[in-house]
Amino acid sequence: MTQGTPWWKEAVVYQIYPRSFMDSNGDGIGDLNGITARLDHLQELGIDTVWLSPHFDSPNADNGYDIRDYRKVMAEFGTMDDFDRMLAAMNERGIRLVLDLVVNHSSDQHEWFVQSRSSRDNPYRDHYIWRDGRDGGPPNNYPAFFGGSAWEYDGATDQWYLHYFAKEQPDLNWENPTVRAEVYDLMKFWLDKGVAGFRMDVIAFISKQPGLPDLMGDERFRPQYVYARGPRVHEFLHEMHTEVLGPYDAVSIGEAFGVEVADIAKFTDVDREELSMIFQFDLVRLGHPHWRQQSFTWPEFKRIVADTDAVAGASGWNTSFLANHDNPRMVSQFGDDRPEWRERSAKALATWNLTQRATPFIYQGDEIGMTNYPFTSIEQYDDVEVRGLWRGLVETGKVSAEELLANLAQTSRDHSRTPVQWTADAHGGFTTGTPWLAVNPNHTSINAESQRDDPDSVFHHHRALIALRRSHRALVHGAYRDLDPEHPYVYAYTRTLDDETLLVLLHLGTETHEYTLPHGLRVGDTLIACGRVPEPGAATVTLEGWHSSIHVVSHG
Ligand code: TEU
Ligand code: CA
Repeated sequence: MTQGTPWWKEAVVYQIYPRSFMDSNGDGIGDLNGITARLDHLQELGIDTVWLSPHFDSPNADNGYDIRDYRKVMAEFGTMDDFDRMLAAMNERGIRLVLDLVVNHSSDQHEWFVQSRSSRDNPYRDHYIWRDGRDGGPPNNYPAFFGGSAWEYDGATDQWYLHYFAKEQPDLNWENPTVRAEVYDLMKFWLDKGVAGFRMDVIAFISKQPGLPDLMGDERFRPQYVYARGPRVHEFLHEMHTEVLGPYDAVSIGEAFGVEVADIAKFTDVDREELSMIFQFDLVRLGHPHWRQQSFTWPEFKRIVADTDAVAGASGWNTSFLANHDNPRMVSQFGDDRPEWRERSAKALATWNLTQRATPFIYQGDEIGMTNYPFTSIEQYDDVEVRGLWRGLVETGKVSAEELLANLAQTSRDHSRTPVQWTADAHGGFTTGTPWLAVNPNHTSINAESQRDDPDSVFHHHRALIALRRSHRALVHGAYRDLDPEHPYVYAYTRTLDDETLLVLLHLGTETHEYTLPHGLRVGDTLIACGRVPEPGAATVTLEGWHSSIHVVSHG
């Protein structure tokens, strides 16, 4: 680590979705002992930080993003002893652990909500957001992300409660200082165990709009941009920093769904003492702002990258990621997952992800180039979001079943949630039982075991890139310059720090192409290449389909 630089700027993070990572006891559900058993894989890959998606006690209306008890481990995933063992085993390998903090909402089975809904004068009533209805309907026109209204009527007290996501995920009332104190307390509980910090679920949504007025016009179709603009969000985050993050020197990665690129620095500027970095969604959602797949161009992609890099400025920091558990597989969405191009495009995307001026996040399975699942029917899906879309669009006759299914086959969250493909054996070696979600049949050709023995594999390419990032500070801290922003499929950029300039060359297409470097640049030595290696000193390079390479730059 470089002196004076926070460790997390130089970190490479790997996201684990525990339900789908590794099952150790044959019940078909991934678990903490499964993670502990597979740490060799992560160590070999070379990552140094794990973000663990929720492992807390939950009735699983949304796979753990609905927490019933913040201080308990989900029984299906194991025990607190298993957690402690997993954390110790990670730390022994120099791997830090970041937990998922889901405090915009809890489960409707959380003790707070059970109390809250029981009577209007219960001491926990104000832990959540209750309102009278309007003309026999909900208090306002807010939609929920998983379908229907964001309000649920509760007959026991004749009021409605707010839920931005499923009705089993009531939103907590952050205006209530007791709620905030409870959250800071539970954060300390896990920090005291030695975790490094938190990824924070939809954290920009915690402050609600005063008076909860109706959404107007287009806002109804993209409510996240209103939900993320509550007037007190920065005040609450600064308080959390003062109370917890600062004193513990904990890392924080805010999931900032609904936050625009121009507003990133309001969350991440160090002087503001809020968050270390955020996930901004413009890039990952470029091809699918919602459930519908849409086309995008590489110049649009590059523009988002440049704008995002520019706003971090001197005092903030960014994340880079092209997938997570809420999005389709990286190679299927941004690359070309046909067998002849799958590996090369996965490598090109990995090259992009690991050469940004940002902390890179690798989603489990992407390090071996896992693809979308060949879903064909609604029964094959598990996700609460898919079920909500089916009810809201198909059952109401707004969209045909064929149209929704054709789009979900490209955009559903379940593509990323199929189990990790460890071996070519039954169920990809994920479980000896029946997996909770089917393993992709292509595990016979895409699996970790075969790639570990293959130096040309997507896995080894990730390994090499991570090692390169560690040995070249310019790849972490260097200034970013896009050399050819309008080129439709060549992506050429430099990263410069002090007297070192590295050139990244990506060809985001299948045709072989001669490319002359702009601004009189010439390639120097090649540090890594997937495709033809140019002669040192060359000004024109041959870029085969989905070429990717990194070079030292010499000026012509
Ligand atoms: O996700 C919120 C979010 O930003 C969206 O991607 C959301 O998942 C959905 O796709 C909106 O259409 C977070 C979690 O990452 C996600 O798994 C949870 O379902 C959600 O919050 C609620 O906790
Ligand atoms: Ca299990």
